[in-house]
Amino acid sequence: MLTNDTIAAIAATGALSVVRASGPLAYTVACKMSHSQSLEPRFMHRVKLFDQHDHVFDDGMMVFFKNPQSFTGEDTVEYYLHGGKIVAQNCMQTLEAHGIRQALPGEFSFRACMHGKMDVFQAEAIADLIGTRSVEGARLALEKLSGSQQAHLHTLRSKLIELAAQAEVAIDFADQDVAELSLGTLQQHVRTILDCIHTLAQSFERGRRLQMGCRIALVGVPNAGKSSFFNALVGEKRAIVSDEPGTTRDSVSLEITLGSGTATVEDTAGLRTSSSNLENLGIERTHQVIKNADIIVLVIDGTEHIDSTIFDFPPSAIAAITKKDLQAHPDPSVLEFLQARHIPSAHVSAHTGEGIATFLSLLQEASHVSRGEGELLLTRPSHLNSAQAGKAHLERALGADTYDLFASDLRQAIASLAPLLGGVIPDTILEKIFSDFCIGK
Ligand SMILES: Nc1nc2c(ncn2[C@@H]2O[C@H](COP(=O)(O)OP(=O)(O)OP(=O)(O)O)[C@@H](O)[C@H]2O)c(=O)[nH]1
Ligand SMILES: [Mg+2]
Repeated sequence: MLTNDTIAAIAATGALSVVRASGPLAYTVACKMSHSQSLEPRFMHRVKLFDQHDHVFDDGMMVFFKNPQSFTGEDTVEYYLHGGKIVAQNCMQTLEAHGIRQALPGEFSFRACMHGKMDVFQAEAIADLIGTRSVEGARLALEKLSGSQQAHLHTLRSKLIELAAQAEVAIDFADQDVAELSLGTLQQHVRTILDCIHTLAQSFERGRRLQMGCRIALVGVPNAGKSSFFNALVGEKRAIVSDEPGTTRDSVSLEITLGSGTATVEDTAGLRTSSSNLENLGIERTHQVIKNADIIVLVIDGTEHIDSTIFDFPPSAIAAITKKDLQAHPDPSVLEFLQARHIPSAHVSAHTGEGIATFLSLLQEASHVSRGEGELLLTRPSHLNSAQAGKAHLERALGADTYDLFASDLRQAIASLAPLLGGVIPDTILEKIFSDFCIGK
């Protein structure tokens, strides 16, 4: 990414559109577009905006942020326009006609980092805040943004740097017996840090659930009532329902509100041995969905004897026993099956809605993510990768039998952990991090 030209992007479209521009041309172009002699910084200007042919394209608002007091640290102008795509597109076209280019995803945040307005970890926290699917995820992102969680990470990095430096000193004093520099002592300190990195890596599953929401798969035999139940849960007739077994071939997913967050519910093809290639493709897909799910909901027809042979996958969190309107008490084989496996269940009817509230409270309990006060959870795959790569180097350092090897492993660990603990991040990784951000951020 270049950092010396001027960039612009549509940052929001809705009832209002927001376009932002940042860089050396931002101010002069804003003056031209608004026919203004000058613009007072940090003041909301009501202006008519003119395109490159001098035609008014909107009557809107504009704020100029003079560098370095802006999000990016550069001259920045934000345009608050009437909503709708056309007005925002007109604004972008005019900016481009004046020599400003369309920003790449995450480029504003990238510039903010380059100009020392925030570090990469905080920029990622903003992206998390924008994308989070739960209230607790937003709280976590705000804690990361405030910097309160980085003290711990920076301490880990400082300790690693200190240990690497001590190992290098020890190389020079290899012929003298200095107890505090013994390889064993240094390795003990590494073990403590390794434990912290391990705990961080393990926090990813909870962090991902907070950030992305839970993935819930509805699974069962054909005709169990999965699609009907799915429609009842999402509140619309999205999945096709019929009394013909094997109706659902392709999985359908939708988001639902669950507690103070959202979750993705997926309807799947019924599991059975089938001679139809098409149905088998759907069944293969069901197994894939099961593999990726956080919670598997067994959907079992309460009016029939259970065929437990198909439930050959990881333990399920909860079950929905369907068709309560047809039979007030589930078939005893169903209850026996669930009790033996300690699977909590709700007896529901997709037709009358009975039992769905009970099911939702079970689901909410099963999907709850606990987080200690101020606890840091990893939410980004890039942070998990960094932790895992760092862990591998630290584990090698524990097995090193010379100071040289130990110091070299530590240096590699420090480099791998940079996206998480801070430090110099290679350009290729930086570009990957920011390319995952949305445009205009
Ligand atoms: N009375 C009653 N019938 C239901 C209920 N849920 C589903 N059914 C009926 O059961 C049949 C199968 O329902 P689906 O929702 O298509 O079942 P499915 O599990 O998605 O089936 P496949 O897609 O074939 O795997 C349909 O005739 C539904 O109307 C219910 O709660 N009450
Ligand atoms: Mg179905």
